[in-house]
Amino acid sequence: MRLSRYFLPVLKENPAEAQIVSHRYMLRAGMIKQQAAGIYSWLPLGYRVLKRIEQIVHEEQARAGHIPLLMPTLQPADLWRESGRYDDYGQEMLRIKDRHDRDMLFGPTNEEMITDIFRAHVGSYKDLPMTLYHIQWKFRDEVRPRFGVMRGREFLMKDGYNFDLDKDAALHAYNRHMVSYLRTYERMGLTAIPMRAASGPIGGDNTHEFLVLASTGESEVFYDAAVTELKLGAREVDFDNRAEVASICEEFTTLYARTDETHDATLFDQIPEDRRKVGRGIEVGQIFYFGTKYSEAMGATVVTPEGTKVPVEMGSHGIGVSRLLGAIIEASHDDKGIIWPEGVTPFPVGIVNLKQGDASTDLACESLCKALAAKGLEALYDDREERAGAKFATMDLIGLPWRITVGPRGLANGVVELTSRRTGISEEMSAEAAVERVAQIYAAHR
Ligand code: 5CA
Repeated sequence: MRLSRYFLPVLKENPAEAQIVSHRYMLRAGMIKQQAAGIYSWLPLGYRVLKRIEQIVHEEQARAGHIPLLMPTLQPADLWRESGRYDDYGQEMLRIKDRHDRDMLFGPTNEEMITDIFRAHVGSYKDLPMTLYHIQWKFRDEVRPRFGVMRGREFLMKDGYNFDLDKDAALHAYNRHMVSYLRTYERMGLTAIPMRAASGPIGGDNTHEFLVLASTGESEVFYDAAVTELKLGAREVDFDNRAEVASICEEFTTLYARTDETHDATLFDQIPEDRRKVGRGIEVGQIFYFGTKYSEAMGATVVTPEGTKVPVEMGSHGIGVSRLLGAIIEASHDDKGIIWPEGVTPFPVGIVNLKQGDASTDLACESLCKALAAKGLEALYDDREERAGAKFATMDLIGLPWRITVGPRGLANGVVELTSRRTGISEEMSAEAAVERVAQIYAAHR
């Protein structure tokens, strides 16, 4: 992509309304534009990252055996009257009337709708286990939308729902979600810690939130420092193996890690003092087991192998897809801008042409783009008639992890410069070697 033909409305000044670094950088890097309180347009650069995050979520859901579908944003109120939540949900629910005066709402979550789909089409234990999910826009009329995409009113969520015959199977689905979420967040360059949490309007008493540590997080968290060292890494997990999945969950939830809602000072004080940490965290996901709360209220039953009808066991599991952009930036930036982890970067590599209009430098940049494209890597090529300093500042702000700088002096010696955004370290090498190096780095991430 040539920057001269792209749409990247970078801001020079710090926007006054942005109180935290991720919001500031998302506005300055031309990723989002606010359209109303807590409602954003996703400009091309932000949209690319959003799509990358969705892609990772889909890939990891597929690995766990979960099935994607798509439910609408607008829902009939009647479904929510069946569960009793139409009145319970309160002012956070955006209520709408259609032309026939029918009560509708913009979905804040989809437990009722998925239960309706299930009861219409599934009736036997033979169809279980089944987990369905979608990635869809939600609306919650938050009193205080703030921090950009972090607490929006309209936001993108992955929400998944498991249907199982009995409690053990449903708890396995809960554990499966926990493990697949760990991997999802790790691929995004994040350490997200599962913490015992409170369930709120979703219901049930078995629930964990996933928190990314950040000083600007909205939740107060209490944890054993050792929990931040845990990694799933490249482990191959057999998601059908209940014992294996349960033992990974145990590994990640045994050390103390709780939000303020479930904090227990007596337990906390038993951690060795040098490992006792109080901090703040951003909630990037939450999983719930709630059993038959919705299936009983809405008559979603299955026939057991013995021939009796029982309400299906359920849970729901969410990832804050749009919030993740903010969380990743909070976790990965410096005073010059964003530093994207390779897994989610909008472009894998940027190319800076130091002498635009110089025939051989232009040609070298163009062949670099082609060589990278041949490896499946789309470069963002800064081909503007700008000073080098301005080009570097833009690249640093938008945070592509790798930059290749091309100038006539280097080309005379047969080299370009490859720079890591994270370390700032530059190395000279041939253009071919730079392409090879970048391709190798991304092979580990895609
Ligand atoms: N139905 C369940 C699970 S699918 C549910 O709605 N869970 S939730 O309320 O915890 O939301 C899931 C995730 O969405 C949260 O962990 C958070 O990361 C994200 N989220 C919730 N509210 C907002 C908001 N106002 N703005 C941005 N992201 C949000």
